[in-house]
Amino acid sequence: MSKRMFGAVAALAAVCLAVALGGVTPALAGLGQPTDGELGLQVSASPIMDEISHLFNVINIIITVIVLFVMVLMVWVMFRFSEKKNPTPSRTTHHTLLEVAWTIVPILILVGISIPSFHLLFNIYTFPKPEVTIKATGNAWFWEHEYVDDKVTITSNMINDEDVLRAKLGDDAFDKKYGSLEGAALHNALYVDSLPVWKEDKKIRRLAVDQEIAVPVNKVVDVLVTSNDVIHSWTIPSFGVKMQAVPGRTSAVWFKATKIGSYFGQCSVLCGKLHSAMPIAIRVVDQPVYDAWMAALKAKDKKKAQQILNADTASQAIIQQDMAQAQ
Ligand SMILES: [Cu+2]
Repeated sequence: MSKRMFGAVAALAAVCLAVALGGVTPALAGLGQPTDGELGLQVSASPIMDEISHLFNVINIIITVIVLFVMVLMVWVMFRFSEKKNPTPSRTTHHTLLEVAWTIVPILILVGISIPSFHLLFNIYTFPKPEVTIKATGNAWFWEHEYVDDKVTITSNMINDEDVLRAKLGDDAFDKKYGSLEGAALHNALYVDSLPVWKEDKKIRRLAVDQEIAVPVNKVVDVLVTSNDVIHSWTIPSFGVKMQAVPGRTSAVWFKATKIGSYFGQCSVLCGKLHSAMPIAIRVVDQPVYDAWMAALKAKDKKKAQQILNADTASQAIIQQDMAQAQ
């Protein structure tokens, strides 16, 4: 029996060690985008996400201390009170002080965790006065963003392998090269051939969209989230924002982006066949760039609006090294 338990603890210790060693050189999560082999949360770009990251780190430390404490205790008990070392076991069944302690201490830990946790929830649900209001509507399978005050609606579709290859080769050359293929063979050919093009275009595969949306930096943005069909979820990890998009209901979230850049999120509720093909791409730009972009949209010139964003190098997506290598 003790042998079997020793085996179990050894296995547990090995797993913990593997996780710990794996964490020695963690790939750092990116700003506004995921990173291959990433551990932890994406880099924060809003006051709420700062708080979420902080709470996440604090709770991780508490968890680690508890796990180590229990493991050391178990190993000690197995050696110290094994059949060999302790042939006549004590017949103690109660110990009032110990029982009170192992009830009170976990309660104190939970209360300790709940204080910053409720503080964070309170801050998330305290809406400052919005400076921009966007209505985000989930559709199977794309997002629509309506700038409510400016009466402008932007539809964003994911760019896929075929799109980048068509743009590069032209329709005729594309059809000539891939017209005879179908099914998995076509998908494979498009995937392999498009990888260098993604890198060349400095676009992030599966996250890039044809028409990005923009918000001004350091301004409070309210997002009203709803859906036209099934339940989706509007999520931007670096802003600490995730809200279910429920048909027939409008839910609100807010964020204040504090760093200029490109931010990506994905629909985060399994919504159907092309769930993985509805990314959200947001540019956080300086107010003048935002104003110019909005003016172009109001003039119904979506092409010019996207060109304004493409020309804004300050907010251009940083294609991370390991991600670029993987492609
Ligand atoms: Cu969805």
